[in-house]
Amino acid sequence: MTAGEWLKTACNLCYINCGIEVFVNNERLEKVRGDRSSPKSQGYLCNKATRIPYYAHHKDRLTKPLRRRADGGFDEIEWDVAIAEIAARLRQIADKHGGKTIALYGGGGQGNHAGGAYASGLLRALGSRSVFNALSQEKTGDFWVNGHMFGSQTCHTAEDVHHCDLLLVIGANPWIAHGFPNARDHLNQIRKDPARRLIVIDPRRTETAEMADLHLAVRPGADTFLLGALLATLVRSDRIDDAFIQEHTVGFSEVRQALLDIPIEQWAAAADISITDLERCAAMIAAAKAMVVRVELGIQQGINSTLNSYLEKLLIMLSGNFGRKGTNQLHSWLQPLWGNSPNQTFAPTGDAIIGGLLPPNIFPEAVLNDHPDRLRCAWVDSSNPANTAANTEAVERALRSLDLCVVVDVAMTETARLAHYVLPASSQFEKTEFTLFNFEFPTNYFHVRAGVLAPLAGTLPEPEIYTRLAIALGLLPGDNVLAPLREIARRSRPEFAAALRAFIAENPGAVPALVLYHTLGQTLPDGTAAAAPMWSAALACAKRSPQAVRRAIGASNDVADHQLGDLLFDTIVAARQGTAITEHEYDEVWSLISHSDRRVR
Ligand SMILES: Nc1nc2c(c(=O)[nH]1)N[C@H]1C(S)=C(S)[C@@H](COP(=O)(O)OP(=O)(O)OC[C@H]3O[C@@H](n4cnc5c(=O)[nH]c(N)nc54)[C@H](O)[C@@H]3O)O[C@H]1N2
Ligand SMILES: Nc1nc2c(c(=O)[nH]1)N[C@H]1C(S)=C(S)[C@@H](COP(=O)(O)OP(=O)(O)OC[C@H]3O[C@@H](n4cnc5c(=O)[nH]c(N)nc54)[C@H](O)[C@@H]3O)O[C@H]1N2
Ligand code: SF4
Ligand SMILES: [Mo]
Repeated sequence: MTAGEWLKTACNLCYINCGIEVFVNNERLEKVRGDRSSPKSQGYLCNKATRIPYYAHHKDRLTKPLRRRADGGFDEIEWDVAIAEIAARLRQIADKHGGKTIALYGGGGQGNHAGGAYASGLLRALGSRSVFNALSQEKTGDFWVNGHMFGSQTCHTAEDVHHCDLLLVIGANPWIAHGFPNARDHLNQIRKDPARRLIVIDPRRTETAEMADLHLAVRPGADTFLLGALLATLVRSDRIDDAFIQEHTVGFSEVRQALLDIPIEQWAAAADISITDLERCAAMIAAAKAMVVRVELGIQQGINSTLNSYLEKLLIMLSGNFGRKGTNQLHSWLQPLWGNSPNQTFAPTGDAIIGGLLPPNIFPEAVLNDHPDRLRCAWVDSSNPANTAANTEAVERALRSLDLCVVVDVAMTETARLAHYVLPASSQFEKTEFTLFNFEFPTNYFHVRAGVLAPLAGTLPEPEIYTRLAIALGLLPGDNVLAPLREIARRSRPEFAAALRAFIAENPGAVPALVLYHTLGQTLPDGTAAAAPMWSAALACAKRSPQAVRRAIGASNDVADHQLGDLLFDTIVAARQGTAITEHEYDEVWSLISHSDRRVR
């Protein structure tokens, strides 16, 4: 018997990933408490986290690779058999139909993004280019708008709820679902402070709406009319921030005319909102010194979602509530969670690729139509489309029609039941993990979690799964090649950077994430090898925002710019409670806009 100890990790029941401490005794996770040393969540915990032990030791955990039989049942097989068979079938599909007929579905759930780096790297090396996931189910409308307004689809708004005097919530229920750190604390503070206000736009009287100074029970799906009428009201009565618009935006005159054309009374009626309430809302916005807008599924995963994302941001910009304390901002990235892919389309269906992603809604068609490049293989990692994508019947039909479907998961899901192979992953608490949901400004955080339990017998962490697969596919060189690189990584980072560049140039087919894992990764503390791909991200982040990185990690002026990225990376992998990666000054927000004139379109 061991005495048991408190270890630091994070909660992964929602994408805030609060820092927690767990009490581990004899490989059992027994208790959970908030980690006061976490710079991001500072000990905060919501009620959901108390259930972590139940999920961590769940009875549905997978412990053996599975192969589906013709009768729909599954046989348990050994790892080496599973890897060899899957590799052969992947190779066959790539050779016969091309790698682009292989798609990744998933890549990380509510905070396990380490595996995604390896999965996408491996599939890319096979020629795969298509990625579907929950982000493209709910947020690509927003990404598309951001691409136009800010110049890149990776520009993404943050919310400084902490300092606002008006919080405007549209289609979200933060009391329950959070969505910003320490949500309940902030909502309580706003409620108790007579100088601060809360407006909620939601058809339902939610727990959050119950706390609001004004609840607009919009007709479901009619936010476009409400937001349009609200903007028109503000413009007509000249309650907009002309100085801000003049200094920071381009194209307002056209927008102004379009807004003036809106028939306010008809649109308010279409949204089921009285003119009195509309006027109250407009007055509260005009009176606010610092408004922050918080949106989520209610407008992002419904009708007119892209237009709503635009109108929401117009409201932010026209009222001048951007780039100041207590307003909306853009945030830095250690590693952007999605890409920038303006004007790209997916040939088999003709749909737009936004943020480098394809929407789950077209997944069935992408598999079932007769285009020569239709999808033949879906590699599902950390996702459960048979349960979470719309039109379950069509998704199931598509999954059943694939030449190959492999699911990597911790549990037997609805999707896994339809797969040809199911591979059991070690859980969040049994391996190194991190989240790329790092959406904070002015200070943004990153948290590398080391495993707090040994991997459940029979399971493997994703980097090990993808290593085995890469070896079987001939996509990872032998240790005779990797060992010298590893030695250089131990000796000197600048030398390693040069050696890695040379290696990649000579081996264009290699999977960079895996090479980093087996070289630099093996030199990292606490078994955090899986975080190695964040090294390149840290170098890029330090190059992009050197001053913000300096402030965040407290680097003195003696540290040269070219050393900053390595120092940031070492800080990240050394801190078990997470760490600040960038600390911006408010007026530096403009540097995060991608348009070269730093103005919002
Ligand atoms: N424990 C736990 N927490 C989670 C998650 C989890 O899996 N588990 N998931 C996380 C994720 S991925 C997400 S995306 C967030 C979701 O976070 P939220 O979006 O805040 O959560 P929902 O409860 O879906 O709230 C959406 C609100 O939109 C309202 N709504 C519905 N239709 C409309 C409409 O037409 N207009 C407007 N204005 N409102 C409408 C609904 O009544 C609902 O109150 O939660 C996160 N939090
Ligand atoms: N009916 C319905 N559908 C919805 C929503 C809803 O509220 N209701 N919400 C929508 C939203 S906002 C979202 S974000 C999506 C979410 O959609 P998905 O991401 O498809 O759903 P999850 O159930 O979160 O899937 C995460 C999977 O990862 C597995 N997993 C957990 N840890 C690990 C790990 O360490 N490694 C691996 N390989 N797997 C792991 C879990 O067992 C689970 O099967 O669903 C969308 N669809
Ligand atoms: S807010 Fe999210 S991450 Fe934090 S404890 Fe609750 S469920 Fe976990
Ligand atoms: Mo989501």
